[in-house]
Amino acid sequence: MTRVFSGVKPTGHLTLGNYLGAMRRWAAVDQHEGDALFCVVDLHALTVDHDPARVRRLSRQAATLLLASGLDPEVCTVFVQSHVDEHARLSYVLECVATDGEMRRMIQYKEKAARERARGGSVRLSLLTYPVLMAADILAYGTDEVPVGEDQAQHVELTRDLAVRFNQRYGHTFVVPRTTVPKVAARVMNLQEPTAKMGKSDDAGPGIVYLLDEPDVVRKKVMRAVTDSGREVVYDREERPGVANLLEILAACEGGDPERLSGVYESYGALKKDTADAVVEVLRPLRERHKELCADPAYVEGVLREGAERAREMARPRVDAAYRAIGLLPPA
Ligand code: AQP
Repeated sequence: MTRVFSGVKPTGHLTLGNYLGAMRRWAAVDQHEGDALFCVVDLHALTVDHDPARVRRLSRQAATLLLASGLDPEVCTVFVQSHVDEHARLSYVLECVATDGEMRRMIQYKEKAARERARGGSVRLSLLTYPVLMAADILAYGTDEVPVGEDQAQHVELTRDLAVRFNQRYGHTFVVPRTTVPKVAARVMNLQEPTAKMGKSDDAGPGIVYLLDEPDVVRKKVMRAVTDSGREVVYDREERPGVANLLEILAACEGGDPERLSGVYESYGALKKDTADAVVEVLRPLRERHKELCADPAYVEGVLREGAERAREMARPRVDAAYRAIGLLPPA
């Protein structure tokens, strides 16, 4: 059976990008196709300047939203990364096969380090080594498939390289995973700045649709999306990024094709209105289920406790094997 692993970082409120690029498919397809694990990767949220109470709050919220999106704990494993020590244990060992140069080439590192410096802060070492911890998240479980949005594809490539290198040097230990990226909405862009990704840790603004935004807020944000000075609705990501983004969002919500949809609209206004309606409808069941789950925190806690137990059992043998393979003396 295919082993699937993916996760969300509690660095901000989850966005439409997280949902269309990843979460929706996890619930609709991935959890049913394989033996799947989905994780709130909270250790990753400590790589940038953070408020401890906010990270805890966002971790609980992210876990609740994963369940609200349709992940079924009877079908898959939902847990919090820091509840399973094996991730951090394996990360150190993988740091011993990764290189400093590889880490510095990661696009997310470059972008986030530049942002931290621009804000007058310093860059945490963990921001540099974060892709190794992500590799550990994936490799600990013998993962075959990692369904992610486009922005994470480079990190999964690195994970593959580390797995191959470790296996060659120390003996076959890890499965070499592959990435799966959705055909549409693999990179949902900021509605006000359509050449930049819609990111949950960006400064909040009208360009970001959060999953828990009220419907009228969602509508306003979509209706105010930046398009361009043209009038024709054409799908061109390079020349018309704003319109292309709306077409992709609409296509992802309705299950259509952005190119074909561009032929249906004669004005930006109509495209925006239909996109706003489609987003509100796609988020409606998730918001309703989220409300129900918030009324039952003990249920969510129970799911996370059991999830962590299952995850620990799955990860431990492979992490122990990696420790032995790399030369560490097993405890007596
Ligand atoms: N804008 C996006 N479009 C499509 N997919 C996206 N994902 C994130 N943003 C978009 C996908 O959502 C999953 C969970 O993301 P993450 O928590 O690992 O965070 P991230 O990839 O670093 O991006 P974020 O959400 O913008 O967080 P910050 O601001 O902290 O970097 C992943 O599969 C991701 O590809």
